[in-house]
Amino acid sequence: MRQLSLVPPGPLAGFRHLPGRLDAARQAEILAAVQALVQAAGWFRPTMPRTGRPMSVLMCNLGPLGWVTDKHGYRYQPVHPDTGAPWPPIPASVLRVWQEVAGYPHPPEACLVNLYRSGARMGLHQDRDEEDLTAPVVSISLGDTALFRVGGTARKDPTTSMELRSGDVVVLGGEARLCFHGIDRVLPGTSDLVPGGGRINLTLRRVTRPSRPA
Ligand code: MD3
Ligand code: FE
Repeated sequence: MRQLSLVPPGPLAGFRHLPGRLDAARQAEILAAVQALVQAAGWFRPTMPRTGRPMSVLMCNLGPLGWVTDKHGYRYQPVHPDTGAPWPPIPASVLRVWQEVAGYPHPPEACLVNLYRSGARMGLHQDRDEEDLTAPVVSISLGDTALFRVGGTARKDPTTSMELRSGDVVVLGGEARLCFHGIDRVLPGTSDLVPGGGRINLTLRRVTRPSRPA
């Protein structure tokens, strides 16, 4: 059994890595549901604000709001940027993970689906496009192992690396919510869960402030 890593007080208080939190059956159930929905909706290729440079990751969203980026900037919107169709719903198998680990009484509104095929990566960044920064971010890793980097709340802060494996769940709450993080690379051939190879990451987020208490 791999150990839950305990992080001392500081910028990473609130960072919880839950290795192997999802068994093989739950990983397969989640992947099947997500793949069917994303297949129907279609992947989009995100591009960087201003420069329009394409990212190496392919994206789709599930839920009432989806995160998109293009030359106009980063934002949440209710429809797919290429088709204008509403995002498909977040499957029950995915909502269950949020309910089990988030410790937050309202459902997530956005499930960003990131697909890393060979060579894809994600540069160091903060997640700060949400109104409700008191809600945690919950991440589910499926498929090939990723080399993940996490630092502090300032870009210059020192970073540490760790591996995210298929079935791992990460909960980013408290001060960790605004930590810089990124994916340095994905290790090909480390899992056969994703058909065609690679890694799928689901990131669950609350976007708006709840209008009424739970
Ligand atoms: C949030 N995705 O989509 S998720 C992203 O594996 C993103 O695809 C990565 O970063 C991926 O925005 C990492 C896990 C994660 C880790 C640390 C965080 C999300 C975080 C720290 C603060 C906020
Ligand atoms: Fe992020």
